[in-house]
Amino acid sequence: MAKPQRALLIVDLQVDFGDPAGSLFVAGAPAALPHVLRLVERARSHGELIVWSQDWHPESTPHFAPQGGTWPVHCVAGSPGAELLPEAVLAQRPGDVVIRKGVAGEDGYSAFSLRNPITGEVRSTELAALLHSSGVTLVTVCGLATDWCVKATALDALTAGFTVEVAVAATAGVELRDGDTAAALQEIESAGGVLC
Ligand code: VGL
Ligand code: ZN
Repeated sequence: MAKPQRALLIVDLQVDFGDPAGSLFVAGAPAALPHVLRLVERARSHGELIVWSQDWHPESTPHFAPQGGTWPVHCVAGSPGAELLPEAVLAQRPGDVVIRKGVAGEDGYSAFSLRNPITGEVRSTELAALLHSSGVTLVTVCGLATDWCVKATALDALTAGFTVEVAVAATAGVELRDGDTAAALQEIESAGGVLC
């Protein structure tokens, strides 16, 4: 068997989630950041494909509390809060892939699929096709947040047929409810993902 071709998927390492002043700050993000940066270095040194996802919402979307959704306004397209964390920007290189999700008002939890919050319609982003066409068979997922976008991305990657590893120390959860993060990791593992 050929060696599996790996890609590193870094989910939503953005100011609104990762900076204590961000509108949807994830408490464990600062601790996860150095682990993510180490994974980036490792992937870089092995010449692996690196994918950065960004939550990229319109100003008004059913995803946000003022429009009846769950979340405070965050990661509005083009706003400072939607930028990747400065450490992530420094770690980016030309040739890395950037996937922006939620652009048309979808929830966009997964980097692989978009869900219309009103109709429930789900459609794919370009990511699975891009990874398949690059020969990728194994994806390592890290970033924010474990219980939402990391979980949705990892589960979709499994459904799309990839071998999936989640680098737990390089993730952090929102914990809307206590235990959400542990439950998400459990769900990923039950679906066939490997926690590492
Ligand atoms: C996320 C909540 C809302 C995430 C995105 O990146 O996990 N969580 N939008
Ligand atoms: Zn969002």
